[in-house]
Amino acid sequence: MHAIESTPDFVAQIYAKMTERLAIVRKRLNRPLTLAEKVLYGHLNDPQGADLEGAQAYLQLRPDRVAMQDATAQMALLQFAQADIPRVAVPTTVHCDHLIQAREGAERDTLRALDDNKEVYEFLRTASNRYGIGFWKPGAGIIHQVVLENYAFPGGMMIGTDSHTPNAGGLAMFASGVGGADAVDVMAGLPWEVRAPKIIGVKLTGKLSGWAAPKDVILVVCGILTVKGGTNAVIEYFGPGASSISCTGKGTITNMGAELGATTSIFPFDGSMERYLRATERGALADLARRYQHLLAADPEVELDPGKFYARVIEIDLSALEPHLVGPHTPDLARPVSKMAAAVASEAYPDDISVALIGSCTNSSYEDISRVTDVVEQARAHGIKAATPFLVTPGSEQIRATIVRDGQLERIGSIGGQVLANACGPCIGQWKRDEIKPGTRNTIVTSYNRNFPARNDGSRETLAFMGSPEIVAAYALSGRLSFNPMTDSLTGSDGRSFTLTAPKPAPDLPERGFVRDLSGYLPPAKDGATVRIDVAPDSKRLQLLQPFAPWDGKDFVQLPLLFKAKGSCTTDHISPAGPWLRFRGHLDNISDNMLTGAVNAFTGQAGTTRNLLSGEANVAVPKVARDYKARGLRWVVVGDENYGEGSSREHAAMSPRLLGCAAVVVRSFARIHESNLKKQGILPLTFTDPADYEKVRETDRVSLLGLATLRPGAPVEAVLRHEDGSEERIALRHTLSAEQIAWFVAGSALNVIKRQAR
Ligand code: MIC
Ligand code: SF4
Repeated sequence: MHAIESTPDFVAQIYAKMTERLAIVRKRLNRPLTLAEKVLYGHLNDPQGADLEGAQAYLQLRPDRVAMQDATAQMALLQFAQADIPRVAVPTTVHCDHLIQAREGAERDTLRALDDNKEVYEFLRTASNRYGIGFWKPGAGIIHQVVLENYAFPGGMMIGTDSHTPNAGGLAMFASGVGGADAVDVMAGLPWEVRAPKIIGVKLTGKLSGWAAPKDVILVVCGILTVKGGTNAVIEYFGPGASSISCTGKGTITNMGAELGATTSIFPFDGSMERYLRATERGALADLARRYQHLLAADPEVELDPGKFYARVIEIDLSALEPHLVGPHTPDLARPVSKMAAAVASEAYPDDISVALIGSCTNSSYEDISRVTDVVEQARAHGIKAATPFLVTPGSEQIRATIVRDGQLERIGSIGGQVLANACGPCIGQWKRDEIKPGTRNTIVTSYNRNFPARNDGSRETLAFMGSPEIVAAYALSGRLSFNPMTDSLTGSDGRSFTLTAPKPAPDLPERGFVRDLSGYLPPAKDGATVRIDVAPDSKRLQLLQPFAPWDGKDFVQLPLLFKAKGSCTTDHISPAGPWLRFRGHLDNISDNMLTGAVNAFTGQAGTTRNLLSGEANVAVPKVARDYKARGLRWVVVGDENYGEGSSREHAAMSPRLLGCAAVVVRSFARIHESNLKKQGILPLTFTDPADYEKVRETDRVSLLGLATLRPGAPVEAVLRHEDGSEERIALRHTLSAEQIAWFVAGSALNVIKRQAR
């Protein structure tokens, strides 16, 4: 049986194995390698046979770890349970962080969550116990922070059922967000399959100073690459500036690579990581990483001539970086803070900030909070408090206890800061706001990573802007979005005006060490075979899964168009979170949220569509889907660019599958969502000519032909039959491999695993 921890023995074995595999790959490629390639190829299932340079190659990889959070682990474990495998094949952990609602502060909110979610936590705890998974209780921290503090290690490969898993790239790990079905593969001992990514290099020079923070690096990269610029790419940071950024600061940057749709982001191993490993009591791993340094950075030739080895090179001079805010509604609308006043005027954003929020899995490090405290101290010196409610989410119990001991939290509290549970809370719509009437147009400023419409409080009228924690703290003091923290003045309690000075560089690690607290951790039983997992048959929150039916071998002929989405359609639009998080373990119940946030291309309204059979207009999408299903019909969804951007939640694929979706046809897909669709047996198709999107009419019937000869690389023929009887033929593309086509045929990937396990 393997240990759950990344022990020195475990890591040493991984480095030895990587060395072997890379020797084979180097012989084959005979060229210098980037860091991302070293970790990828160092984890190949078959280094000799793998297709390394094919245009549409898939890599079969052997990740070292799996991490899951409570909102996605339910579905992952329900699927794992179906596969009937006694114990997970690699070290795996579950983290209870998404289901705690922020309402009255840490303690009460956590207690309420324990009560509200008892059934779900019990399921996760007993399933973890049975299958040999480490379990982190509610309140222990947010998955990515806990993983960074305990499990991440340089050169390792991890998959996690959460899109911000790449946070561990701050510790030189290749960590990727996946849907639960991918996690099931790896837990079942099968390889993880991923499109061979291209590698984008980001060269950092100079050094951060003044207000500029690691967050600004990624906000600027988001502005440059946009939300789809990272699809099927790894973002590899390098250059002399990289080592000047703290390990946790690097984590902020790699965490938010998810906003670019990147497969992962990664920094080379350096002194900041070594110090972080030692400070988190993993000195032996730091020693090992030093020994294997050559595995943990790009070959020197790469840095000398980056243009030759990266698909694209972006250069950022940290010394010249200005603090930024991004938003509203998308993370790639980036502006330097000096331009906010003009944006408020031209875009009519509400200038009053209703709430400022810091922390989350992205930005709650010791350094972040210490820089915030510097800003807070300036306010205290002038006798003022935050002008808005100011909420603080520590990323873990370790960080919370440390900033309590060192006094930062008390000082933040003294200007009005309120501490929330060590959990996701308002970042994922688990936020009960009392200070504003629901649905009022308002501005919030956060140090989070995601700002899609309706994300934080369920209201599309809330405009969320994101920046570094120190910048958000400055906005909390002024209460106005048009404020420029670098030049505008605030008024002290004595009536005199003052300007803030940039926070001083802060220590990335506490001088007295972290307050280690492992009381939130529960190891699994040594032998879980007799552990019972209970799912009550009448439960509203959990439901055992029924296998999806295999494909009947026939073409899809004249399927009704259920919905055509316009513009950005993220997984938050397809399967909204907030109140729906309650039903993440109950596929039938959660499916009532399907596409309810998506904008209908014909009506401009969110969440409703026409029932082509009854003729009724503006009906809730899930209702129409259920009606089609009851009539024995499959149906099709059409979408725009980067469809399924954002989260890893596979409910955005499973709900459509349950309610009868046969295919999703779009201009382009986000990586995780496309692979979630494949896993669940839905055909993800793209328009060969993106302009064909316009040809799809509201009352169309869609046929997909020649499916019996579906094969990798070959187009699929579609016929749009319009209401007037006319037809248009269009060509669609897909990226299914032979193996993935077998998932479609079997009805789902899980059906294939089950067959293999037998
Ligand atoms: C998110 O940030 O969107 C989430 C909530 O963490 C999701 C996971 C989920 O929907 O459960 C993610 O990023 O994958
Ligand atoms: Fe939680 Fe938000 Fe981080 Fe997702 S992005 S893991 S919801 S804190």
